[in-house]
Amino acid sequence: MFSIPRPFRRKLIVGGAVGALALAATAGLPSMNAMAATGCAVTYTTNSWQGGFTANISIRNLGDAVSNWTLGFRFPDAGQKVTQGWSATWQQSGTSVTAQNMSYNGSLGTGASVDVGFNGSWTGSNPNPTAFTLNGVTCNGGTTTPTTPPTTRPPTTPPTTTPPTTPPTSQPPAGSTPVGINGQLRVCGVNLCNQYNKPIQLRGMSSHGLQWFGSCYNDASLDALAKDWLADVFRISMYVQEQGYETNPTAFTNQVNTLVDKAEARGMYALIDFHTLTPGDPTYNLDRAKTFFAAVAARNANKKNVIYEITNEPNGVSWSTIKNYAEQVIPVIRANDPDGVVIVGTRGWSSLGISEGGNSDEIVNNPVRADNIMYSFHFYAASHKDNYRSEVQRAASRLPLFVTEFGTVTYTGDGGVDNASSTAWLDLLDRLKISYANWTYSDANEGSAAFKPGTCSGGTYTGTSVLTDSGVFMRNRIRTPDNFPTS
Ligand code: IDC
Repeated sequence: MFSIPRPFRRKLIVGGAVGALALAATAGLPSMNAMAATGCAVTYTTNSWQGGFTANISIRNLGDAVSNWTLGFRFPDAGQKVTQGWSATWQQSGTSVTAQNMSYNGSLGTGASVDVGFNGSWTGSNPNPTAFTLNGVTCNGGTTTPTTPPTTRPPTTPPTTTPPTTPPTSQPPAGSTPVGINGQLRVCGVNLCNQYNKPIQLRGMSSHGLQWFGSCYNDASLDALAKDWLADVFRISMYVQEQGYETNPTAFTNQVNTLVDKAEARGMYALIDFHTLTPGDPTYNLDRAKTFFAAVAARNANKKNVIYEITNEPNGVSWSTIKNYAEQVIPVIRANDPDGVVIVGTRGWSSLGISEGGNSDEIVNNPVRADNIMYSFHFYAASHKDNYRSEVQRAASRLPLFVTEFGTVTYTGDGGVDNASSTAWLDLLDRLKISYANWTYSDANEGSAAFKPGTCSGGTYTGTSVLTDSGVFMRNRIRTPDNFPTS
């Protein structure tokens, strides 16, 4: 069973302490490196509990700009291990750890910072790491400018310490919308993190099939979603079959892009759902997925509000088939939009395998080989209860999860709201900071729809008089204040 860690927070600022300065002779410095000023400061923040810990490290370059960097440090105790790192390529040998930049965060100007982090395990004592270096230079909070070629030893006179000349890279939130505050998202450990590298939870609604309910998604309804419901995310469900994408790829691609823009204009994240359902084998739609995602990723590459969900609910296929699909589609997205978060569907209608007799171990033991990805979990509260909840709780400490679709009703999409189970589910997701989108923001004649039938032809979407029981329940949950840390 999962036990809730009793975290404690520690912050260690490395800087100003006396430390030996060495010169980086090679790695990562510009060609003028012989004369480059070097220096760095590190802030190490950790949360730990019995046997485990999470560490966030902010590295500040106080020297000349570099185009590649390697962070180094040492654990005083061989019992500490990096188990999963992010925003860098991590390696550990004995007590020594290095983190090398990814392609997107290698360049670090003077005064600029980069945030990386990792999950770790520990036995014995639980000491802080020491001896932080950036490109081989000890991070003591100061800078030094070599006057001799780097093949010689460090200067014998104490370095002159100068304060950083440029302001920190983090800026105050631009506006008060979810995208304005959180900016470009990325996966950090098992969480979805904002531009300040802080875990956040997004809460919002899923469209119904665009081929049937396209008229429900317009300026008025999306205004209501952003300003009356205070939603953070809008899932754009583009069915592939059932008169969907396959019948007119260009029109559906354009419709998705238009809705991405409408979400962006209202400061909401847009989750682009390639809504495969029947057939359950995503490979059936592999070529369509490549074509579709190449187009939407290229077109929306510069936006901060786009998240990609590459297959809705694989079913009747093995995890390795899904993984294989993901490893072919993700590179197409990355080639066009390198920093977008990608969500991968899971076995058994995105149940982490549970609905087909499995569990999340199959993913933990054989994860998709890509960075910055999450795995989807779907549930319908009146059908899926304690055994599903306990597996989600267990999986959440090991895999980044996003509930891209769930219903308050049964898995048929119809029936009454199960208040007790829906509340238990959303309380769990809130506690674990797992993001979610509810099925559906539509006026379909079924219990899962938020609006009463006929609402979308009426044009009024605000308030509760247009809502079903499920709509009232979801609006109440989504309207509660967000927790979006900015520091
Ligand atoms: C349902 C719709 C329903 C539609 C049916 C077939 O609510 O109107 O006729 O799809 O397309 C899912 C799927 C989602 C289902 C939903 C409810 O992702 O497409 O929508 N559901 O059955 N997985 C579990 C439940």
